[in-house]
Amino acid sequence: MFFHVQKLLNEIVPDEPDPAAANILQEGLGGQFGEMRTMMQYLFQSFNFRGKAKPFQDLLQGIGTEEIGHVELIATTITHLLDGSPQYQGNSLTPGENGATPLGMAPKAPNVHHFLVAAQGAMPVDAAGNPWSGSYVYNSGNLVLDLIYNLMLEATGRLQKCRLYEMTSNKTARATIAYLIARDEAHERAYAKALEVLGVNWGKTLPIPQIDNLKIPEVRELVEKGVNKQQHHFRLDGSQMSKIFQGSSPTNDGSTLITLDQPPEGFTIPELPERPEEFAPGLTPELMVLVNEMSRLQ
Ligand code: MN3
Repeated sequence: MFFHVQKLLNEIVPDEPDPAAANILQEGLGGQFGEMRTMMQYLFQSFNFRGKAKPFQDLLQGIGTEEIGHVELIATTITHLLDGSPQYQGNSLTPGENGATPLGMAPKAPNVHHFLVAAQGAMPVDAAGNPWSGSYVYNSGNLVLDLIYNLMLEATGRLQKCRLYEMTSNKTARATIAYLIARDEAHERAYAKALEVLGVNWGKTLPIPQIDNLKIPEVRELVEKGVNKQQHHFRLDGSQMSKIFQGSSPTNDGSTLITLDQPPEGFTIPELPERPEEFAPGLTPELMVLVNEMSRLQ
């Protein structure tokens, strides 16, 4: 079973709304190499795990559980990039009054569904609007094959996020992209280390691709805090992940892998305002009376 803490793994850094940045980030959420895929792939691999090699199951489960938080982080980021982008400044304007078109920009947005379907919110689709697909998930039942594919998934995810970073200067988008780059790096090390335990000698192959992430200032800051070399196990009842995620990094850069017993502290989730032009959340004064009565009871 899973428990939930109402916090985000990284901070939502404030900046202007930016529907174009929101749309490219959809690839990192619902694309073939996005966070929904990593979450589902590692969780299914851990649900279906056979045999007694428990530390490997714990590794898959720990990273898979973290990926739930990555889905939460990138979806929240997309919503904050979309929120307020029609430049609607509060309640003074009644949607449609005197021919007003508060959502007049939506038809020209990269994905009109962000406004038409999702009320300025994230969707489980990629940057081209294709719905996320369960057929992306790879779980062969062969542990070595699954680990190889997971390494490829993390490496491709990081490659695409480095491209995303080059596509936008929006600070809200870049902060999340940088955090996910640093964590992809940690997960690439984790799967490479697991394969190393099983006899693979990486030589000079890693990291794949050999992009110097230290040139990205937001990533450098995270790397200096060790974010790319640490892994929490997300278990309340003990984990054997540290049997794999420890010792020298398979990237052969002199760094050491550390499994953390303490969960991350997390960051406050910024509250989203009501959006009258989307009729969201659509609670009338009469319904708000009921909401307030319920709140008083607690
Ligand atoms: Mn991830």
